[in-house]
Amino acid sequence: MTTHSNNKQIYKVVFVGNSKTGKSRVTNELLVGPRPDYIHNPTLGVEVHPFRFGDTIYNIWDTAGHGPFRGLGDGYFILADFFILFNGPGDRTNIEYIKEISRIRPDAPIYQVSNNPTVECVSKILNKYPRAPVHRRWILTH
Ligand SMILES: Nc1nc2c(ncn2[C@@H]2O[C@H](COP(=O)(O)OP(=O)(O)O)[C@@H](O)[C@H]2O)c(=O)[nH]1
Ligand SMILES: [Mg+2]
Repeated sequence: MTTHSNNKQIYKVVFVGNSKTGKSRVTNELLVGPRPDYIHNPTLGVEVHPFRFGDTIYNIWDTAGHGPFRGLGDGYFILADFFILFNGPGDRTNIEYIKEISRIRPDAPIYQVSNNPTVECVSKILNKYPRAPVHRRWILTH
């Protein structure tokens, strides 16, 4: 977490999970609202989008889920405040993501969401952080 000169709090949240689990669609919906014509395009490496929620800014690091496109992979996890792990089938298991996160940010909370969650589900998690307890926690939503 960093505090901006105008007292805004800034958090780094990393979206992780296999390809097509909704990471970029949710990011897009948070920023511009629902797009019924949304078409999945594999993310290359990472896209970072600041998302403002009241006085707080969440820098969303929307990472690539598909192996060949993962770019710097766990390098994107450095200094993350928390993670949202999107469940879903693909080339990696959740435990692989969790092990990787644990190596880089052993104390950061990991919130687990379903495959293709609703934007409401994800914004609820953003909205609760950091008021939620700081220890690693698991939230399985559907
Ligand atoms: N789960 C899944 N979603 C698909 C598929 N084809 C298109 N989609 C759509 O792609 C969206 C997920 O794309 P996106 O958010 O870009 O995936 P991610 O960023 O790789 O996690 C879903 O909301 C689906 O509507 C598919 O074969 N499986
Ligand atoms: Mg993506």
